Amino acid sequence: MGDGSGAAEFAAFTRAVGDVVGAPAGVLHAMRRPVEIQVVGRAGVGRSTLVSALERSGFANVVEAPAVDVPGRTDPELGPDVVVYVFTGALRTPDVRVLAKARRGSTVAVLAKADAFGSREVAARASNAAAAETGVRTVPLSAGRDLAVVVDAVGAAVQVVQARRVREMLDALAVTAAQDVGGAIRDGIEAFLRSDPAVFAASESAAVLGADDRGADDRGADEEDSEGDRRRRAVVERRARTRRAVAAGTSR
Ligand SMILES: Nc1nc2c(ncn2[C@@H]2O[C@H](COP(=O)(O)OP(=O)(O)O)[C@@H](O)[C@H]2O)c(=O)[nH]1
Ligand SMILES: [Mg+2]
Repeated sequence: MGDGSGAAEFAAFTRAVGDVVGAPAGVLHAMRRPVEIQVVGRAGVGRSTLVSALERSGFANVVEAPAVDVPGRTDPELGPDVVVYVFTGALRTPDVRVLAKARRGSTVAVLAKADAFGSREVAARASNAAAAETGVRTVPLSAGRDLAVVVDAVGAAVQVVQARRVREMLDALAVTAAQDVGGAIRDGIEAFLRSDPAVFAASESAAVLGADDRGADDRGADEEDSEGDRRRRAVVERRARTRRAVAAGTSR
């Protein structure tokens, strides 16, 4: 069950929820959009180089944003999905300004051209200093080196976006069901919520978002861990474990 990235659970959930009467079309549409990976930073920092490297590593929908901090032009809008923020040397004011708007769980900062530091230790220290300053996960990258760490970080950010989409759909279904008291739509939604694709995806989503999804702004406020959230997550995870055990037992 699953490859550890949550991709299989997410795909199964997305397929299954398409058949649920009452699943809002807008949320369905948003859920089916490919996760975009937007590579952002000042001109010359290494955005194009990183876009190519991510594509070679198997990521799709990698997009280079217009440069940040261009005189006479406003900074690019950050997309709703994954943001990879590239900088070199040390963070400058424009970098910090843009990073402050990025959602934490789905943003990765990349200290590019780390080879220019001369030593890996110095590069790692600069990268850690940037993470401490912004609260954004930051990893160093040198030409032809350290790419695996960047790939892992970007993969984790993709997972966060998928988990948010699952949560958004579950919230929307809960609202629809509540408005259809005792009706057939509510029964259908409740049956879906008890199905394997829904339970596995909810469990995956709760685990991912519980660990790592603090927003930079007030979008983060509803993502704080309340006692209720923790209890709900524990129930969902227990149920998913049970089902996985049952599924493993019956598939042999
Ligand atoms: N030394 C070094 N140079 C790099 C690295 N990554 C990119 N560059 C060089 O930096 C320059 C700008 O890179 P580019 O990807 O075009 O930056 P962009 O303007 O942000 O798209 C190019 O000459 C790249 O070859 C790196 O990790 N180390
Ligand atoms: Mg470029």
